[in-house]
Amino acid sequence: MLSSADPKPQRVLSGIQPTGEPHLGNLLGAIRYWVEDQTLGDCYYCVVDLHGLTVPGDPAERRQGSLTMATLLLAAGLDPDTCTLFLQSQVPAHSQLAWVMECTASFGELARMTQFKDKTAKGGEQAARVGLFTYPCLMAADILAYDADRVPVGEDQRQHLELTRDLAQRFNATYGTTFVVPQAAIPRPGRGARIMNLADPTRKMSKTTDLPAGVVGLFDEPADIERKVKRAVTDTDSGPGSVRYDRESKPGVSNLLELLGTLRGEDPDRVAEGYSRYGDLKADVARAVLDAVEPIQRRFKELSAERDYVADVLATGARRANDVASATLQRAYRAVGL
Ligand code: AQP
Repeated sequence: MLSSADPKPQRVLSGIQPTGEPHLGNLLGAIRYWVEDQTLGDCYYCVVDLHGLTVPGDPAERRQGSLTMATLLLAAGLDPDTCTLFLQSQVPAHSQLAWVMECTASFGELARMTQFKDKTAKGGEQAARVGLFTYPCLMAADILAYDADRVPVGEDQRQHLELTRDLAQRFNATYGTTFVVPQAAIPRPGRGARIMNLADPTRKMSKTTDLPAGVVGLFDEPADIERKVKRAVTDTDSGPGSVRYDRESKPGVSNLLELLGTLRGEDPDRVAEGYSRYGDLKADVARAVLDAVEPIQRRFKELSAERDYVADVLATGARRANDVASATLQRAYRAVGL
């Protein structure tokens, strides 16, 4: 991801929703790259609790969910002395700049967002909260408020990042250069950009799912993780050449190869060379996933007993984030004539 040879430290911003249980896709597509980048860039990471309001939820669970997610990020390796970790709702400039973005985006642009279409497919658009529709404007504000050069996200966020770039360019062209136009930093193909559901590898591994058997939750018991991996859907063919990386015709096996490759730092077609049987591959994937997840779970347990520490980290993070984001907001307000 980032390189120490980069000419100046890049400003990095990314976020994660606190709703639902974080899973292996979140870890491999985003969180692990946040941890890698933190020593190389000037990194801001936030728990996007305002985005969580787009779906119904109990207030006490919501509050707890945000703290749990922040604790998990620390357990996964974010170092608050090296990066800035905060809750989105603690920095008012996100919501204020979101309105400026809503007045920059068009209805048609937002209506084209595939995530809105996917998320409203079941309940229908008419019943969806307006916030689910305008969510990409808040996301654009999250990013632009920090003058972020790079935004490390999974492949599913590509369209929202494109919109953010379009909005920044349009605003700059209309009112004069105000925002940095950010780049999406999506893992390269085969390296965790889109981890699929183990029980149906044609669907993304996701927090909101009706197929929990295929979602490896980061808080799952080790025995459950092992069982889920070992029951992963593969293919009916067997014998020489059956273990190969081919996303189109062998989505299940390819997903397992990608999991193992991402965890080992190898390309999935290279990983495939070492296997002729699905069972052996699954056993190694289960081991590698446990090796990655168990230390995070242990650290999470320790940090959960240190609530004051986590609260302090978030308070310090919010102060630092406010300084940066409120300055950008003032720049944008001045540019539009407020
Ligand atoms: N399956 C995935 N593979 C790789 N990366 C993924 N991400 C999510 N799923 C995968 C990345 O994780 C970061 C945080 O995502 P989020 O929780 O804020 O939102 P999301 O993309 O909507 O995640 P989910 O789990 O899929 O939640 P729901 O079910 O609510 O849609 C992002 O960088 C995301 O790309």
